[in-house]
Amino acid sequence: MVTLYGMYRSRATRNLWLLDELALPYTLKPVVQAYRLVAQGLDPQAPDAPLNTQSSEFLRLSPAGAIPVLEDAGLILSESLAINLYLARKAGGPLAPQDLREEAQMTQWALYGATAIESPALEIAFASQRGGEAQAVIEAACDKLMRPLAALEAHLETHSHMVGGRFTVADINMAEMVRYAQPHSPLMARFPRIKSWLELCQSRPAFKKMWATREAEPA
Ligand SMILES: N[C@@H](CCC(=O)N[C@@H](CS)C(=O)NCC(=O)O)C(=O)O
Repeated sequence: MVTLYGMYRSRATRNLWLLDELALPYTLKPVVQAYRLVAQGLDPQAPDAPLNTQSSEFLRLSPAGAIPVLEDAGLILSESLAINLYLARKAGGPLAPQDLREEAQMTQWALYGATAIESPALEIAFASQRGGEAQAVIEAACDKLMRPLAALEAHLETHSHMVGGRFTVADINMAEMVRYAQPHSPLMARFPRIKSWLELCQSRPAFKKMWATREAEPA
């Protein structure tokens, strides 16, 4: 059985969504972000601190001090998108690449999302929680997203899904990055194909289950 280290309120959501889609048995070991403990006035290094991203025990698994991390029969893997591509290939089936070409396309979209979309989208997610004074941050992030989201929109005008004409791990990876920009409805309204594809992805039972558990996790 694979072990995933992380929290629902982290990029582990994309792995937890996929694990459920694949019906792969797994253990989730809670590891909280050290900055969350600091924000609560707690010392991440205190002997009674919960396992966190700066715990020496966790840093042995992840020298970068970041969740999620996957452990599978001696393989230690970090980077949430790489974890998902590995899990899909391990399980096989329709969510996995069927051949080398699909694998290349899935890698291409994961890298494009990670380098062009995820960071400005995250800026929108964090700024949206802060209210009015963050408007300038949101506008700057929208500017950065215009070109990559236009590229994604153009892809979805001629393709029902990211790769292979069916729902795959590539949709989960991209949907979970675009989701960070979703609170900004004027931006989503400019990209109707992205909006409807994202809603379709999020209508899946495995997404809903993951999301309900995430919402129940303390912020
Ligand atoms: N590119 C990495 C990013 C991992 C990352 O930054 N994780 C955050 C939580 S979503 C974290 O663990 N931060 C810990 C900290 O800053 O203490 C991935 O996709 O896995």
